[in-house]
Amino acid sequence: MKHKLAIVRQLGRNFTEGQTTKNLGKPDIDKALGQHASYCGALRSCDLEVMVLPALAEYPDCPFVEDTAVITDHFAVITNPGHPTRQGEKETIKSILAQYRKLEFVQSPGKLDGGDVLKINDNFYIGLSERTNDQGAAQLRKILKKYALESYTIPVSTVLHLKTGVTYIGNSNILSTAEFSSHPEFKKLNVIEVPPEENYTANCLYINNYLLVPKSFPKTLKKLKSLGYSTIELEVTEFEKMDGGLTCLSLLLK
Ligand code: CIR
Repeated sequence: MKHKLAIVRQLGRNFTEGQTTKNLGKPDIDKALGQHASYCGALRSCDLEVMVLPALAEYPDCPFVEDTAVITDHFAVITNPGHPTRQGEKETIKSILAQYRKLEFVQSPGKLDGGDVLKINDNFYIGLSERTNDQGAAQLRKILKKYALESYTIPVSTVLHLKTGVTYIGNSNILSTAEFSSHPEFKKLNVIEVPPEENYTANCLYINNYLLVPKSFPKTLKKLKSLGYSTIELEVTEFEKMDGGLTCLSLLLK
């Protein structure tokens, strides 16, 4: 079944004040706005309707909507984002997702960012990271189990979120950095390890048989093209500066 809707959130002029572990300089706001518009355009060209929510003045990291929810075909889990400056963001997504899905919740002391949840068909891999704690992962696992969905936890140490370092790109293929490529949970999949200098490309977005990839990572692009992927290259440098990537900028619904 194809995805039909992408929910994204516009960035505000305060975007540069968000959290980051990167040392790549401050984003250029106008460039970031342009890159966000191109991202929305790419989603539309993948046959998605794009709902653009307004920026939130009190939450500079608000365009990274992926962290506020985990969406499945039948329900959505509103997360409890792990960074104190981002916790209120969950309140802003509830009423929107309630129009499409039954809601479940991760609650304090549980902490969980959507960026730590990698969905591969009916299996969910949950990263234990700076943002997602044991209680948050345990709460999500309990919810998933109620719906007969399998889940596993994976420790995350070198990147912000699990999906910063590994994403599913369909056809039993995952794109991964060295940190996750030999993880036993991924043995049953085809692992495509990105070269260390192209680690940022481990976060690609596979949607409706297209693959959105960050621009300027030639080795990974060549590999993906040789595997037959219909790639769409997007410049996301200003989001990379704020520790974000292609998956972080949308919530996708079938
Ligand atoms: C943060 O530190 O929370 C944001 N600056 C970046 C969040 C990126 N989100 C994601 O990978 N899912």
